[in-house]
Amino acid sequence: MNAFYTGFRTFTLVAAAALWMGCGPQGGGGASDDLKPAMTGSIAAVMQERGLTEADALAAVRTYTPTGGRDPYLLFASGGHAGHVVVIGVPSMRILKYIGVFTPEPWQGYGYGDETTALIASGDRYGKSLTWADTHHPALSETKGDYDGEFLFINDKANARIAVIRLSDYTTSQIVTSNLIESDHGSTFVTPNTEYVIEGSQYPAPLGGGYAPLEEYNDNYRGAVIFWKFDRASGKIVPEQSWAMELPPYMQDLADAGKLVSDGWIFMNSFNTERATGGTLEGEPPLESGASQNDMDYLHIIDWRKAEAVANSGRTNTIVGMRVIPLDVTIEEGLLHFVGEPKSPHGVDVTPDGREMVISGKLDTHGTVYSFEKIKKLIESKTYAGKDPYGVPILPFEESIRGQVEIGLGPLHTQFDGDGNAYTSVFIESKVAKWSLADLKLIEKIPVHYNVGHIATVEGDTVSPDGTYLVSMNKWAIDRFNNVGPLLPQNFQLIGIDGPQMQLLYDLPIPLGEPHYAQIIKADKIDSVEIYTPIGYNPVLHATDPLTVTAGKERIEREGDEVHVYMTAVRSHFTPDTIRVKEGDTVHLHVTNVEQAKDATHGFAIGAHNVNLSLEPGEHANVTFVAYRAGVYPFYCTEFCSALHLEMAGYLLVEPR
Ligand code: CUK
Ligand code: CUA
Repeated sequence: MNAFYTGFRTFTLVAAAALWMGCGPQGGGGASDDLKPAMTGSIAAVMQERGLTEADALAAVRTYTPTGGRDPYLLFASGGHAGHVVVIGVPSMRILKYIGVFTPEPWQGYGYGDETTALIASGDRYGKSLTWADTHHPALSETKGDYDGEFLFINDKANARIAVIRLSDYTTSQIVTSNLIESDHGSTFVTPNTEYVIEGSQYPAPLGGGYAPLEEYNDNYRGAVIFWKFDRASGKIVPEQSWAMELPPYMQDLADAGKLVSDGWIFMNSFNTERATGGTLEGEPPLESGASQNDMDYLHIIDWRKAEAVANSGRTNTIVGMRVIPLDVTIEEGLLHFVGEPKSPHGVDVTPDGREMVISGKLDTHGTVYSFEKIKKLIESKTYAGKDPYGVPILPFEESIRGQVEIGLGPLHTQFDGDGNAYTSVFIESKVAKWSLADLKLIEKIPVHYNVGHIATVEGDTVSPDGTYLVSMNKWAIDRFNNVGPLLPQNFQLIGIDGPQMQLLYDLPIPLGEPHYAQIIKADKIDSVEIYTPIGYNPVLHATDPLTVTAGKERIEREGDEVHVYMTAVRSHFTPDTIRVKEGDTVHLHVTNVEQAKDATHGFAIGAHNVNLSLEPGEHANVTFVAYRAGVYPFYCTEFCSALHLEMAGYLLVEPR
């Protein structure tokens, strides 16, 4: 590590000198004389002129990726309020893609064609269509506790939804939601072989979406955790094989799945075991203070393999179509145990070896390291410190932990490297702390800007973390970027963690929503197509569309007032390019991009009809619209695809009735 680092520093000056050849403002053929002297002198001049330190130059060289270069890692971040997923190359921090998930993404035509519109609508709640999402936690699919690069899952906290994204073409393939719960937060997390995608509720409510007065909170409000069964062969969650567990009305928070020795278990932290319900105008303390009275909340320890057997044995109630293990059955079968966790806990992270769980308290200065082995023994010997008001057994705190590490003010989330170190975000201090798992000693802290929430290290929550880089997801940017008005971007900071000291390398503004979590995977684990072959593939169907149009078979068919247009797109024309319909007709457009050249994407747009498709090479899309008004409407390709792109157009002629 040291040699690498020293080597890197020596390399810096050489590389920086080499950079001079092409990157200075006056570089290239017309370099002026004042840049000619000693090469190291010229980079020094640029550094001096821009006020850069040696650390800045080193950071630049470590992150700069020449044109055509590739990043060794890909970061998948939640797109926050946008309801998207953001894909970012690491270490260059270049944004590579926004994947439309819960909300329309116009450039990809996502949410405009028939199938993608239906896909988004499959996440409607109580028949209400939703136009935003609060995406929080992406989870890459795992095999034996390691990312396998096949699928990505993400939750929408506000509307209790889960989406499946297929990484073979980076498109959303499924959205599921259950009215059992009203919000989720302990999601998405996957079990080590992606048997289940976990969705834990956050704010208790009557299960199944009914009404109960707030005064009945203790009796009629509940939390729940849904185990969505994932079928890898079809790439789909199977709702009929999914099940849930009723939980007491605490605010269940984040979750993590056990792995290796702790495989088969789920750990979920919680807050508001006080069961405060607010009531600021009704003489009650606000929720935040009511929920912060107790010194300890409860870590939920769930034996999911045993719970799966109970669910499949039929000891469940079916609520809004979901099989739910009632709390009394859970207690009787010993599926759930609690252990105290200090002062407003947030986040639970299982160590790479699966032996321990790290939990921090927002109002505590420590991280607490729980021992799975100790917890298991306490469960087996039924050694309890007591029971909660619902009868859930509570394990003794002191006997459940290995120890605590003094981290700082407001520790939140923990990630790991491959060298036995843990990294914890420290919210109140705006720092990332590095500490040693073996001796629970703080090693170093680095300031971040500002108010860090989650952090992500490379494959940092798998059984084999890579270390190398850490991305700090900061909630405030304050003074880091140009002023763009009072709503500031979020700030992703890249930190090198492979040297003797952590080094801040890059600030990436994220102006899209508040991303909470991200995961970073080795890029070569993902094998994505570059064009759709054979021609006529529909990403939502994940198959050749039965309505695919081949060149020479373009046509317009009329059945009563339904008009079907079978169209192809190729540089630089649509066939047909004239569509004649009558006012009031329903038009079904079936368009195939018959190109097989990389990046030869065509768009298809009709003004005043909200028609907007993106047709990647080989892709087929369908869209239905009503020709609601007599008139003449040009349609055209929205991607600058060729020299004659502007000519890639035609007319929709809507004759008056
Ligand atoms: S939560 Cu946001 S900083 Cu939703 Cu994962 Cu901790
Ligand atoms: Cu096709 Cu522009």
